[in-house]
Amino acid sequence: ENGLAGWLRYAPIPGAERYRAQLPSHIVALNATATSPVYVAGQELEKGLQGIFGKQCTVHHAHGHWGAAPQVVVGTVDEYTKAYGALADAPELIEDGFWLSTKGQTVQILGQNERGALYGAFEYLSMLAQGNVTEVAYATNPAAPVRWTNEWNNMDGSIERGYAGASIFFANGVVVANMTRAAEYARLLSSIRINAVVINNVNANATLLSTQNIEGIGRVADVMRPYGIQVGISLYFASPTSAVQGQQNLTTFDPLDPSVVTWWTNVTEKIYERVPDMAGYLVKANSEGQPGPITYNRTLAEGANLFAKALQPHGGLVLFRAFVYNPINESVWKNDRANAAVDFFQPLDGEFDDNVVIQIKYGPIDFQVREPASPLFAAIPKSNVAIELQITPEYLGQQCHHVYLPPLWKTVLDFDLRKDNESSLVRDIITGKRFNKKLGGSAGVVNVGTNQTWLGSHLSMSNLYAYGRLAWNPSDDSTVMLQDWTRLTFGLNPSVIDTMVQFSLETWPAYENYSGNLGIQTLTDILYTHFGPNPQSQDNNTWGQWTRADGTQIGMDRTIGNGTGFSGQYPPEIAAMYDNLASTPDNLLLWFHHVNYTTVLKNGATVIQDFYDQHYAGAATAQTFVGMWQSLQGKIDTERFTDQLFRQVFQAGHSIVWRDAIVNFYHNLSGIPDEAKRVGSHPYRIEAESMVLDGYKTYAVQPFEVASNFTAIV
Ligand code: BDP
Repeated sequence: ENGLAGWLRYAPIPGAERYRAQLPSHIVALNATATSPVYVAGQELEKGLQGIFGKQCTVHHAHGHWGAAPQVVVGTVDEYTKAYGALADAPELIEDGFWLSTKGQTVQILGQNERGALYGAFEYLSMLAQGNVTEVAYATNPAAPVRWTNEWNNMDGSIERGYAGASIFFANGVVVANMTRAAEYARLLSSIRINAVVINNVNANATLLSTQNIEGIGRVADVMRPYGIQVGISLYFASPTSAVQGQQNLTTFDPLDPSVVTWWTNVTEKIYERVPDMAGYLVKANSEGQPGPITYNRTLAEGANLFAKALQPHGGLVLFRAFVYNPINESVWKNDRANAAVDFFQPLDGEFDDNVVIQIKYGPIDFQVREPASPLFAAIPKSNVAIELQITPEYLGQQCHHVYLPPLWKTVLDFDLRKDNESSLVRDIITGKRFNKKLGGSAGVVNVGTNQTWLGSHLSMSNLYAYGRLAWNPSDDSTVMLQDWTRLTFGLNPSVIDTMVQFSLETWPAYENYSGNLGIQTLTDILYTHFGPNPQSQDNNTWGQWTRADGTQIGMDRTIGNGTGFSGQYPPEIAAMYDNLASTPDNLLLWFHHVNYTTVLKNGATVIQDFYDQHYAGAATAQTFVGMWQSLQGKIDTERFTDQLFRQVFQAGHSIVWRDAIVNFYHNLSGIPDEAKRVGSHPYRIEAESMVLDGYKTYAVQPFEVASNFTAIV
């Protein structure tokens, strides 16, 4: 149990023999081409029935009569109708949707397209692997067509903000030769109904477009295609002026220059020649040092449309990121980077081509432990939009802490922005329902690596699993998704499931409490690592993620009157709520307001006392995770048990480091004592690195964030 199989283990279920007779003996996969998703669905069903029940099935690729034995038929609705005649209860299916019926002697798994049929096969197997052999008959359709992952893989094989080793796609500047992991990843993603993967970093490199690498992208696409997964790529906006093998070298990348238009048209044609079903381009422009259209005084829409026009004849999409800001010129947005996205994009609403989707991070800053929903979701009703979520926990403990993320994502997906004083849930905006858009959806930054756990820890896979489920149905329930994932990953023992649910649901609140509560943001090192406490780094940096803390006050005044005006970017009802201290929820108080440490919260505590209390409470909760995890000993396999235990022990210790660093910092700054007399009351505590030990010497640790004060002893 090294984690490689993820939630697709097909482990035997208790009492499997009992069900064998009622299960299919024949699998009819209505496509004989080995690279087709329906063929793959047949193989998957064979493997699953064998693994879960020890049942050997015969796989056929044509309609036939196999006696009275139960069978399962998988294929598109069209192929099924040709072979068997019209379906009695013809389901309403849209692209990628499927019909699953386990009633009678024939299990029907029928997709609107081949991809849908494969999704249906995974759904059936997921039921069986969870011990569910009841009769069902239903159709299901995706809430949105864009269900993508982003993989921030660099061409040298490293991964930006990846915590699971090297890239499965690239090494030494080129696409790797061995596609085994890429294919396995496609299988996992297909089972959660992801339909496209952007394989390289948003901070992209022009050399991706070399003739050799286009061939490499083609090889990735070839192994992912049988799973219904399309490949997309991130572009470096200034590629035309970079030296790229096989491509012309221009002196400009101005999006309105005809030579640049031709350059992108040609490159796009070359890519589609090799990858006829390429999903499209992801573009980060004019942000964090990346070049873009503004470099030539062109608008972001002109930049996005450059690619949209090149892709349009091929059916590709441009996912254009709204994460546009300039870290060294904060004064443009009144010293508040949160203002940047709406300021940039709202005036351009209506100017983006039809195949452009604006990809918006869930909050206005950057994947923090708590953020209000980005106001941009309500500000560009004429544009297609997708939400960008982060599965790789960049600011949330980097796989050394476990944080189950769906409850955090749901604070945004379920948020009602009240555009035009009408219900405007973010989940209805991204699915296109609210503003009548055909395009929209989700992009998840996953960053899997070659580590066998995929993400760096076993439990983090619950976040990837849930991401796929939410991309399909943003109303899916955090607890139900976790229960399903747990059964598939660790088996059917009810006490394992209950413990996992209790533990996982407590992780995000605990992390928020010991890192940064009341909406102050994750008080992590902001300059480099984004790991570990470093409240000092939060102010007067060039990144504009500030807390504005001084001796008497804390929090960012984002109100309309005296503040940065950010609250005014929301539709009126929401703007009024956040603009007013009294109606701002405590958990976002310091996001929107600059207040005295002695300001009294709705819960009756002062800001500083609540800060102390919650940091202690959060760290105390993290201690209980160790015991909860230990209670699983013997109920799950030793390999994964031991691996995760190590992480929980680390998290328990590091949560105390977090707690003390934060409470001491604000205690020193404010001079306000802790009513419970905990803070600053450890006169005998000595930092490990201050101690002297005979026969040992200190040395500086690399990377520095893994040791207190960068120091260890040898
Ligand atoms: C930040 C990451 C940085 C990314 C950037 C982005 O720290 O590595 O390049 O977001 O999303 O969160 O472009």
